[in-house]
Amino acid sequence: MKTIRLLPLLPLAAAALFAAEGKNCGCDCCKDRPKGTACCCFEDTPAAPAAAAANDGIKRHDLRGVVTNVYADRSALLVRHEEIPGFMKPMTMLFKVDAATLQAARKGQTITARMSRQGNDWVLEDVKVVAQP
Ligand SMILES: [Cu+2]
Repeated sequence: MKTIRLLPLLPLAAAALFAAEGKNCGCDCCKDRPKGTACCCFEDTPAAPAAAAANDGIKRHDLRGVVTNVYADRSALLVRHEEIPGFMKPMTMLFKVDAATLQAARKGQTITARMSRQGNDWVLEDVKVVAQP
């Protein structure tokens, strides 16, 4: 007979479990949401760097080319790039890159990247090595 008396408690236990998994928790960001929707505290946050890069007003172009020199002291790569249709004919030019890209860069690598003009510099971002020398 004891089991019968425990049964009414089960829905409460289940509700507590679901709350722990992220139902609308009543916190500040949840209070305007319909009851039963997931708690904002458990939502994935979007990838911030990519979103920022897309909204910073800088025009970027896809680039493919070969690293012809690495200038560690200038944080720059010399790259012989293919034509960028409607923007630039094939040429060799100097691009600023971040420290991690600089460290991984080797003469002769074929890369893809996003190129842009930032201040006085040409810059490569999202550099991916697609073929080693
Ligand atoms: Cu160019």
